[in-house]
Amino acid sequence: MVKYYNANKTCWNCPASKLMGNVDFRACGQARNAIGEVIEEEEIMIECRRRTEIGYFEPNITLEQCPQWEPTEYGYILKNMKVMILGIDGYLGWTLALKLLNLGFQVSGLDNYTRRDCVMEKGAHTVIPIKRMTNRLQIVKETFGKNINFRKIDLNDAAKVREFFEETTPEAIVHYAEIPSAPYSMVDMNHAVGVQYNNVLATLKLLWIIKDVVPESSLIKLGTMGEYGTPLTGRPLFEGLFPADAVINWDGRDWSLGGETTPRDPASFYHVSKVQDTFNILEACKYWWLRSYDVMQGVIFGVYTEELEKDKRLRTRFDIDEWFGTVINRFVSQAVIGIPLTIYGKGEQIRGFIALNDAMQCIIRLIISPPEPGQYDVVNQVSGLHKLSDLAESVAKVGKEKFGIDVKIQRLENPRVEADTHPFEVVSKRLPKVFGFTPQIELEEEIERMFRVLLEDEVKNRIEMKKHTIMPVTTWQGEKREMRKLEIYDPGTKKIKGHKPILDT
Ligand code: USQ
Repeated sequence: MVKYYNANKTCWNCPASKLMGNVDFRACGQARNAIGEVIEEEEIMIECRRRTEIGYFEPNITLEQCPQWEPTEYGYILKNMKVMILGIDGYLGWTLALKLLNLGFQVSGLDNYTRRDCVMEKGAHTVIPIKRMTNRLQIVKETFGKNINFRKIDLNDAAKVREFFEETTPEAIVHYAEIPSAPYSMVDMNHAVGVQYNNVLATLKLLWIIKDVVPESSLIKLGTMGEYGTPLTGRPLFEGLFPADAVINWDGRDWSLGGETTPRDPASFYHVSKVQDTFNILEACKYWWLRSYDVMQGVIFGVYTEELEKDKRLRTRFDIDEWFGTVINRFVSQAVIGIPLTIYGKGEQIRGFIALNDAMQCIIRLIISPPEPGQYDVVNQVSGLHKLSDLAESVAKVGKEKFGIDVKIQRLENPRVEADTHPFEVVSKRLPKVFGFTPQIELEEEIERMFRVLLEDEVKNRIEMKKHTIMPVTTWQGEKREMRKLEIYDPGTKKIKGHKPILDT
């Protein structure tokens, strides 16, 4: 039997609720005690935008009871829910748009093609070819019989963004419109500034617009596991905030850390931009009672969702260059054209990972389970933790066993400033326990799918064409140079050392 994780959420969570009456929001949360008796006189009433005939009422109808919410495999979904995707032309944005359309959501989106421009600027390209947006939208129409309301807008252009929000009044906003690359942000001063301007300031403007235009909608914001860094003490990476019973002992005294934000230790100017977003969003929720899920996503990989497979012309982009390719995607493309897999440093770095399809499942579950007014919540979105050298072994194994490709592995001088051996314990309980996320994609299964796509003639040729963008040249010192090759070896011939990853779900 399907378990509906969001069944007991109420109008209080629902974006169709218009908060009315004499509401003093300070009556919620921490200020409740401080204002004492005043709270007795306050009454929280709402009006439902979708069911105006029922007038004003207390916000306590559950999603299960409300006819506007319909049961699906993910839980209850608000009928024709309006979702806006910021950064809809990207790897994740495009994939999500198709999935949401398929599930009956009304999808709108904006993009100014920054990702295409940045990749082109570095002389690279997506190795899976993608069409221009106008063609993409046309193919979507043919395939799904539905339109995406798309507008070419820079998120930093607040006037245009505001206008688009007023026109579409989204009930949830998924924010993928940031430059996602650590190496790109370390190229030089202009790139560092450009990434932070694009990411931090646009998000700050967005918060003001949400407050003014759609304060009841939820913001699902893509953060990164990299905000936390890799603490050498092995301190578990909690979900944004310390748990209620966390205590620090200092100078002979115990201090509670419960509810405090956990330390952040970002590892590039890009990762810093995500940390700044975190604090801006947290504050906006506090000052204006906005609602947000900040998603600390691990490193993403893969090519598959059911919708992307419907038509080759619907596929999402796939980058493999030094700046925009993530590590597993890069390893598979390297294997396909016979470049030894490029491990930076010792290869004992551990990261959280999640396949494309699983990441989409998480976001859908967050969209349909909106936070309460004023609630800022963090989820750690990973489905497995892996050491880089183990990943290289997995890619080599699948390459050999399924496709007869002989793969070698090389270790390079690490261009980044990062610990290449460290403990890593990640807490990721909220998505599975509160939102019902169950990972569905196995690592090797997705690697096999990736090989299959990347070995197609057209795609393989496109990897060959951009071979020169694969070896890293961007150092964290801002110099551009080739990295020394430390070692080259055959898979299965090396004892893998380092710490054991711990995933606490
Ligand atoms: N690495 C290699 N060889 C390569 C590429 C990368 O050994 O050829 C290593 C890096 O040194 C790093 C790890 O693999 O230790 C991950 O690197 P990555 O480039 O795949 O990912 P990262 O820079 O961490 O950033 C990516 C996304 C970013 C997202 C982040 C999630 O580009 O948008 O925020 O993953 S996380 O890493 O969990 O912070």
